[in-house]
Amino acid sequence: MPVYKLTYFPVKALGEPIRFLFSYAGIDFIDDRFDREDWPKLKTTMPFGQVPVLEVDGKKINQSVAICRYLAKQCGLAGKNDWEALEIDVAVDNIHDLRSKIALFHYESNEAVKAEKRRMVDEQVPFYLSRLNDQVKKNGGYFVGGALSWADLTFVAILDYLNFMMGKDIIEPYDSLKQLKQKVLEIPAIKSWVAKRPPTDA
Ligand SMILES: N[C@@H](CCC(=O)N[C@@H](CS)C(=O)NCC(=O)O)C(=O)O
Repeated sequence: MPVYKLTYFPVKALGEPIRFLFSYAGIDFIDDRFDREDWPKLKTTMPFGQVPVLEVDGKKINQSVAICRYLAKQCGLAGKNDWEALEIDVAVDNIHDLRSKIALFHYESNEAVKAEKRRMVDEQVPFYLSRLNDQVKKNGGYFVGGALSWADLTFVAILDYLNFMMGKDIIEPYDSLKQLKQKVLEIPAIKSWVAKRPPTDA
């Protein structure tokens, strides 16, 4: 078994789907969280100047979604066939599109522009979540194929970060997404990861 080291800021955000997948797969990993003041120096050592970065036996790999897909293939969460794999990829991309739209608002520093972006995001969030909720409802309580996949883990892992940026529980009106969250958090390996991970807001 290779030695895995995941380097990221001391938050959930883009690191958490990877941590969920390692936990679900029962693969040990070094959860390397650096202090923010060390970032400028560390940045120069990262392949594309960003994190998360996974080190596999010393080889550094970036791009969180690609890393999740790689781990999902190893633990049977990447779909039963190419079509399901495509649907899972699409669900994950939709989740990350939603995240980028929320981030555009959250990280805006000009207050007047931010107020305008808030109005936009308040329309975009229900647009995405109503569709994601319908998808889960139609697919037996999961995003794809009536079975757990890495799309489900990605959504639940990243939800705290989305809620943090929006300042509220964004899935409150969506029953199927709430049930999905509960189901994922009840998976024993995920439950024990969540119980032992360092508590963080985002
Ligand atoms: N597409 C990349 C995005 C990575 C990314 O945006 N990383 C941010 C943190 S969430 C980062 O490293 N920011 C610090 C910087 O760019 O200096 C992924 O999914 O891994």
